[in-house]
Amino acid sequence: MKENWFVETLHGPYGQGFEIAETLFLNKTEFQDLAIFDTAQLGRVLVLDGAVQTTEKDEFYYHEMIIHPAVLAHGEVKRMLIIGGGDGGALREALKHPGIEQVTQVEIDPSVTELCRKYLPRLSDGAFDDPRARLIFTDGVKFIAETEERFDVMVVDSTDPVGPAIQLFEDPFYRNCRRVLGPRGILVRQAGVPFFQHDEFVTTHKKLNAAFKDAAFLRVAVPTYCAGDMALAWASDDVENRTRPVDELERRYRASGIKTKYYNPWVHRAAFALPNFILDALAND
Ligand code: AG3
Repeated sequence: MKENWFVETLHGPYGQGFEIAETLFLNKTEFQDLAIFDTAQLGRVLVLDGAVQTTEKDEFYYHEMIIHPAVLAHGEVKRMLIIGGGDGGALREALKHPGIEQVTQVEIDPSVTELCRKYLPRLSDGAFDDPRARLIFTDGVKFIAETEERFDVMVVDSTDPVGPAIQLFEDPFYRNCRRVLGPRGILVRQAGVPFFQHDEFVTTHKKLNAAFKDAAFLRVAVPTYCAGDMALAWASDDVENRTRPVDELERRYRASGIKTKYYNPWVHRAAFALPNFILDALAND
């Protein structure tokens, strides 16, 4: 073993590693183990329960793709809900859209937000202080079961289904997502890396298919979510949200005036294409 290396434990006997230049924080919060490292190649890195959550170097791949396809495909998003996302990266991308009036963020662990504001301020880039941001620190499962509010798009930017996030991958939660979204709404959720998390991927599809008329996936190859593509699950009762033509997306993207480093309308359309072994797994389910 190399000295002063972090090795990810998310995928059991296989793990990505990197050299730690400096440990900025390493402790248990009320909910999970939390570490923030500085590294030579990735910049600062947030780790929860041994799994890399985000790095300064490649966070834009994921945060842009978990937000912009849904917002632009919907086209009239005013009220948005983010469950998890305590680092503020998804919130930052959502607030780029001038038409969005309010983004409610429901994060279970206030320490994540507090420590990311301190050690990873570039992630949120001021988003927490935007008057359109509404931060609530509570369990997302409970929030969504009780709320009477309605949202146009909701995003689940959670950890994997181990630890505090388990209930965010279950049927009752998805039924409540459908309830708060209404017929035109869109749900996007982090659904793991199918190469190593095949069962999670298939199960997510099955559950979303039961709760919504249309369930699909976007693929994005985030370098530090090893290995291969990450799946972002997409669910809506309105199929047209997913099949929006690229010229319409192009028009909306330009009109929004947003600047992106990963997202563009062609990437958006292409991200829905799935390889055959994945289509077969979903069809045989
Ligand atoms: N978002 C999800 C990290 C998932 C890592 N999982 C994995 N590699 N299978 C974390 C927070 C980013 N805002």
